[in-house]
Amino acid sequence: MTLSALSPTSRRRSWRTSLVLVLLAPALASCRPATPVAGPAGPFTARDSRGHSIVPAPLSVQLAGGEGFTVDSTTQIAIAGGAPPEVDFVAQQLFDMLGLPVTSRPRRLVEGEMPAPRSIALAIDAGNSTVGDEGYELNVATDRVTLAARSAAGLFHGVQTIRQLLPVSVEYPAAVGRVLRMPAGRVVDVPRFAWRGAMLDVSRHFLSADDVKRYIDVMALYKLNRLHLHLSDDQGWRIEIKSRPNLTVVGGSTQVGGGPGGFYTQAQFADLVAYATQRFITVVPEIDMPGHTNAALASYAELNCDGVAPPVYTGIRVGFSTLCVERETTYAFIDDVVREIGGLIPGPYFHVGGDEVEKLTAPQYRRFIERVEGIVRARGKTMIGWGEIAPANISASSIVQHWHNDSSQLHVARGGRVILSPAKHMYLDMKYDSTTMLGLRWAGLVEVRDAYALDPGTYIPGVPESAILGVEGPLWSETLVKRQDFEYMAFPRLAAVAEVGWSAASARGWDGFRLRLAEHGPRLQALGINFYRSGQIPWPR
Ligand code: TNX
Repeated sequence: MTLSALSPTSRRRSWRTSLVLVLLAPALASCRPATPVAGPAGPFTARDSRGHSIVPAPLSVQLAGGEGFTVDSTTQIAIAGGAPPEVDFVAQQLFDMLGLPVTSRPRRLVEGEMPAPRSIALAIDAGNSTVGDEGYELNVATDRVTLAARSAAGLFHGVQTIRQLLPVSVEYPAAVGRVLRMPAGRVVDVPRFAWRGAMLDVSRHFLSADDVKRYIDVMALYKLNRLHLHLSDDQGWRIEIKSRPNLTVVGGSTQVGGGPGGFYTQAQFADLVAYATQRFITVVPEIDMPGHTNAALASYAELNCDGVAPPVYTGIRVGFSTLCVERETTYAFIDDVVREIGGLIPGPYFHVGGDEVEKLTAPQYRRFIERVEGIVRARGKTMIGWGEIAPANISASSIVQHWHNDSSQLHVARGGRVILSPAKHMYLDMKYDSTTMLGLRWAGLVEVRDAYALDPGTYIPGVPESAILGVEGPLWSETLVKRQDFEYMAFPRLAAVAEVGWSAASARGWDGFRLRLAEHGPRLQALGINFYRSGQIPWPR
């Protein structure tokens, strides 16, 4: 298509706007209901009634049938001019994913230049009002693919959709003779919630930075955008604090069951944060306090009211530890920790835990949380805490994470926002069924369907959807030792968490989800993920 194909009005617009319009021309057609596709238009063996297996379900998918777009050595990746530098990185990831030859390297178009035939073109369209900060519009035709978004994050999410429209062989980059063909059509997509999180408990059992990166890789596939790292608990302190070296020397030295523990140096942590950032995932560090602090108490005697450091702890009881909230040394300690960790993250959040404190009076606990909120704010971060913090007199701009029988509603009443992690739906450490060897079952058994069943808009009585920031799936690791254990509990439930957080209520439904998810079995297998073969999902054989 050339510029002459445009109307006189649009020709008067700037060349950049014109390019976006050209790229989006098919998308400007009216939004028809999705048509089921028959026949081999796509690579799918299992599909929902709309003919695709994209997870999380996009807002609107229209597949056209016919030939589709084939990626081959003549495919070019083009970036419309004026895109911010992050778009180059998104284009590079697309290039790597497709295994294209060097002649197909992403190239920025010069002013007035149109993408060549057989291109995949990426464009920033800052004026697009339908796709929000993180959504995208994707048009696939036989002779070109166009992906447009308001932000690099939106383009990144669109690339994940391209990935899922391609056959599973896209996950085998060295495979010989693979055919990468995607169906023609149009996807318009925008997330329902801004917060789509996953939490890893790296304290009870330590997980190496490389293993966390693998987790991030799969989070990206499912358009999750927050990685909450539970970096301290009774059993282990997992991040270097330069002003408090004993935290890792003593507190990082063990784990549940008495194994070797471990910790991230600040350099490793910064590298992890950069890796997540390149995938548009914000790292949310958590230092749990005032309870769940035995590892810190064992490292520094001054944090204990009796001035005596307890031994390190390797069991799985909760509720027995607390920082000495009446001592100033405690607040100087917290300030050091928040300052050092805060300096390692570009993200605005700092999670202070606050759960399961049995050793303080309610007023002592509330005063502690209020004071810690001041420290976090003074260090330029937004405080997040588990539901127990809601009764404290905290700012509406702080965030409460609901998990179980807590009073998160109090925070909504003051105008604050809540992240939903209700244990009976979102706790990825709950057993799937009575035969699951790993995990716990205090909140019940959580099969894939139970995870999927959460409706964030109606979950807490009286709390409207506008007060829900989003959802998060926590993975506690009392019973999980190695990477494969973590993966087995997280997958495929984390895909359900992602769909609950991303997909519009109108696009969701268990019957469609289980069919689409089935297609992800071979994909997760290709990625080397040890996932649970739930009997609720019709996995292809
Ligand atoms: C509750 S959830 C906890 C964790 C445990 C988890 C086990 C929360 C804020 N606290 O300390 O690891 O249950 O499922």
